[in-house]
Amino acid sequence: MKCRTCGDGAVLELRRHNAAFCRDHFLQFFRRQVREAVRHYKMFTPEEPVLVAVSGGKDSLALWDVLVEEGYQTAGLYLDLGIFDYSVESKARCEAFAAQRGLKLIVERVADALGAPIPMVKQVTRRPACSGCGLSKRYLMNRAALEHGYPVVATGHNLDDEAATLFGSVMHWQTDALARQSPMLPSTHPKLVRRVKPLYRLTELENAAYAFLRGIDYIVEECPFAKGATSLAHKDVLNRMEQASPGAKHNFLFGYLEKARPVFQRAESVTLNECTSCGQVTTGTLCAFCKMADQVTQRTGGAE
Ligand code: Q46
Ligand code: ZN
Ligand code: ZN
Repeated sequence: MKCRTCGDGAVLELRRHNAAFCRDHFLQFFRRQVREAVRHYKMFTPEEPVLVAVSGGKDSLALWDVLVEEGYQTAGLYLDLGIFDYSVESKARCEAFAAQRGLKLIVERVADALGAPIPMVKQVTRRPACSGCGLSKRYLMNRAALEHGYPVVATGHNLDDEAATLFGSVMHWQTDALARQSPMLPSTHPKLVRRVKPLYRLTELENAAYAFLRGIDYIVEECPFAKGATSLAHKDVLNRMEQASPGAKHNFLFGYLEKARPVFQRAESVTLNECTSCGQVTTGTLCAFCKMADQVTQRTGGAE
């Protein structure tokens, strides 16, 4: 296997691109994909400070690393979900990453904002951990960005994540989710920051290779609640299709973004209000996060 660019020994073969690369040319390929994502969706400019949501995993730390390398002004945001050892470990990786590079890391505890850590929220609300967790992450990312003056939040979602989410939304024909699925969600309200996914053109494997080749120390274990999540079943289906026909995942996602999303987008228009309790943006009167926080306070307060 030889590098497509220089003909030296390759370290990685990318079947969907019908190419193999040596270390340096893979890193170059990776950065080019990120540059193309940022350019295509006008995600941010070099003048704008970017808040990078980091979980301690390969994707988000690779994202932070590549944005720093590309010369962007960044700070990290770590949300401490309070999920046992997983949270302790993943926070330590983010702190070490930031300290080694002299970068700013903002840490927020979900328990401070919500009244309880995620495992307790799961019990109290009797909903899957990921539902309260996902809601809290979106809410706190936006709030932290507003409070600290960042116009944009970047997350480490990769091609596999995005294709699996799309697959899930299609399976249930969730037209609202389909309309929102994009590598770039613009700010549609003064209290809503832009959300971007600069790694959407790169697969999980490519991010892992990048993190490895750049010597990034990331947490390999997954969140204990990730097991059995339907998104994993969807990834599995897509991986099998990819095996049979390299590029299938890419075509599924990119085809949607180019051809079908505009249709769903036109169909879904919502009015945004400010939550009567916390002032963040909601489509109703009280936002979903405040409703959940009330539920947590009531139930945990009642137990004491
Ligand atoms: S952290 Fe939270 Fe994930 Fe854990 S509880 Fe689910 S959503 S799996 S990316
Ligand atoms: Zn090469
Ligand atoms: Zn609220």
